Order: sequence, then C-alpha cells, then structure tokens
Amino acid sequence: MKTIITYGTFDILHRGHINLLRRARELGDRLIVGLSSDEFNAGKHKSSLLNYENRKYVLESIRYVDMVFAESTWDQKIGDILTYKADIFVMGDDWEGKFDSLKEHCEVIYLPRTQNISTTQIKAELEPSSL
Ligand code: C2G
Repeated sequence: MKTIITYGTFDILHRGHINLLRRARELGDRLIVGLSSDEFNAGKHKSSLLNYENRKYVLESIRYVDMVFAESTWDQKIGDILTYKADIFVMGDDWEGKFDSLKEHCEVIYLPRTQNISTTQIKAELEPSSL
C-alpha cells in the first residue's frame, strides 16, 4: 500500500487543484491530504472564501482523495508522514525545494503547476468592480 501525502488550502476547487490531486494519486494506492485550517491559512496570509468544514467536505468528495486531515502548523509534516506511513510527499512546483528536508522520511516530488488558473485569479474575477 503506497501512500501519497500532500497539503494545501484547496479553496474554490479548480482544474489546477484536481490536476495535482489526480497526478499525486496516480503515484500510489491512496492519497491523504493535509487541509489547511482557517487559523493556519491566516498564518499563510491567505483568507479562504470557504471555511475548513466546507473545504473538507468538497475535498472528501473528490475521487482521488482517500482521507483529509487538518494542517494546523508548518512543522507537523514529519509527524504526519510517520503517523500515516506516507511513502511520497507531493506538492506543486511553486514549492520547489521548500520541503526537501522531508527527504529523510519519504520521497519528495514537486509536480508542475497547472498554468493560467488560480483561486486568487477566480476571486479577483468575482470582485464586483471586475464584473
Ligand atoms: N496547484 C497547482 N496548480 C494551480 C494551483 C495550485 O498545481 N494552478 C497546487 C499547488 O501547487 C499545491 C496545491 O495545488 O500543491 C494546493 O494549492 P493551494 O490550495 O494554493 O495550497 P498552498 O497555499 O500552496 O498550501 O504546507 C503546504 C501548504 O499548506 C500549501
């Protein structure tokens, strides 16, 4: 049973997120996702439109996702990798190199980001001034 682990905010899910989740899941037999809590998002200077419960509900409905747990701190990843016996840690390559320290515990793979789509861009287009 090869376990893949990834993390993110996954607010207003779009093709870029799904592409990442699909490719991550294809690397193994199950994919588990550390979903940023609302408080952790604040620490990332990100405010998600949907709160944690809503983002979790949506993520759990995705066919590529087997389990969702809360991401509350930057330094919980090693514990998560050991707890869930993760074999591969996957992130989009906007994070290239940032999590190489995890290579002591599991394989680390950065996948190319999907171009020309982002939650930030979607939010901007929803702004009344842009409608
Ligand atoms: N992503 C992507 N293509 C996009 C947008 C996002 O591949 N067009 C990927 C990101 O690279 C990331 C994942 O989708 O791997 C989730 O993106 P976000 O929800 O923006 O997550 P982020 O804020 O990067 O949080 O501890 C790690 C952080 O929680 C990552």
